[in-house]
Amino acid sequence: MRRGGAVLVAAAALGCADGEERQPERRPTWDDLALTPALDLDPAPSSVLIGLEARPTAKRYPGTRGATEVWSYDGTVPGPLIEAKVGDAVTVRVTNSLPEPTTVHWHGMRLPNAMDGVPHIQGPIEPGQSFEYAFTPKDAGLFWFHPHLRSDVQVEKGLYGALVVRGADEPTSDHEAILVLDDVRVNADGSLPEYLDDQQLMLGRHGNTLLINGQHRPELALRRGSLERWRLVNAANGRFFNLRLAGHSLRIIGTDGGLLPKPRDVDQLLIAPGERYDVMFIASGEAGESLTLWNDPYERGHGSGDDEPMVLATVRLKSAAALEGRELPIAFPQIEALPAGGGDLPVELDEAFQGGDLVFTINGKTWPDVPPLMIAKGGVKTLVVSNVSDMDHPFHLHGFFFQVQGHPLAWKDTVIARAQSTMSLVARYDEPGHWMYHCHVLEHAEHGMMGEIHVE
Ligand SMILES: [Cu+2]
Repeated sequence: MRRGGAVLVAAAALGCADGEERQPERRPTWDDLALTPALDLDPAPSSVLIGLEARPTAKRYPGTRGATEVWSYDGTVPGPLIEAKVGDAVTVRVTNSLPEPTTVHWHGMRLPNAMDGVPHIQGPIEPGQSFEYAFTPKDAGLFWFHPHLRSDVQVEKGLYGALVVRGADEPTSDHEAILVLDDVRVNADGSLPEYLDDQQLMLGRHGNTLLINGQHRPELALRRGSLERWRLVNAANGRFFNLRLAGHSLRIIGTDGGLLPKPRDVDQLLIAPGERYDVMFIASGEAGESLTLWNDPYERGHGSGDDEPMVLATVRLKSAAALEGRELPIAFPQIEALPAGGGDLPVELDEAFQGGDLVFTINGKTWPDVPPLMIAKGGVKTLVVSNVSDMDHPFHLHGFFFQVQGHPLAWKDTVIARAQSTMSLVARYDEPGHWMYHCHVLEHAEHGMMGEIHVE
């Protein structure tokens, strides 16, 4: 017991999955949330050389009787934080020490097709084998990496990590945090259930334990008046996070593909699986006050909006004197607006029963039978994504950023295709190859909702 009264409160809040008595659990802090920096093995300033091993690891989740066998990169969930600058030569040697094949997809990176981590392009990394990924980041932003093979299982087991690329002109802040959101469905004995019921397949796997950087319900101390920059990625299989920090608006300064020309304020921050948001706020309130960071329900179909709000974390305001005079940024450099039109390609998302099984379809077919979309290299094209199903699907495109027509200018690689709606996504297809697009609810992707764009 390290922190007196606070520990008892934390233990009561965590609860016990099986009603047994056990040692009270201390609430995680910023120190516990710190991501392990990936070791750069190359001393040259503009090259980054990382070794990553995918391997089984034991991890203890709260409220369980025993340890959980997770799959990790280098023993931690999330994996090590990879940091690079725009223009660096990045090399990541991935060794597979798992009992099954894997790959690593660099979500959001604009890179050569052979480095995209898709098994039918590179070939799976078999157990005991290695693969060397090499690419040069073109864009500043928060990216993430995870397997693209049995991703519904491998990501759920813990294989994901953050990759941050720094640009020349980063906004200043008093404190920056990279926060990887996840949830895990863990049994009382610590095991992870192998099989999904239909409800878990329908909405994607939802966990019973919310995680920030692998930690459950942290208590995060902030200096009052502090200018905070929080960079968030949703690494969950199926859960949409809908965040609200009591007493605060959040200024969205960036999305998947970097900073926004016109930041905007929100009271709720909705983050679908795969999406990233870069937000800033000034911590305000009374000295010693505790503010709840809520995960509110959101109706994404099938009654999901009736869930109870969940506590994601507590923000505690330190009693030290407040910092003075901080201001939120109001603008960043303009980004190119891609022209509308130039050839529309239809992508219809739906769900169906085929032979008694629930499947998720694109243009009436399931992967790998979805006919590829053909685009000439360099073309600016519009994907017209029609979601005719009764639930939202987070649509993810590999290799390119797009702009959503009719929305404020932003670079995105993952966007919520709302139930019974159509949207137009414009991108410049300037890198040849076979690029995947799919729903980022991983159960949906693995049950059919994936397709391919051939750029040549
Ligand atoms: Cu989906």
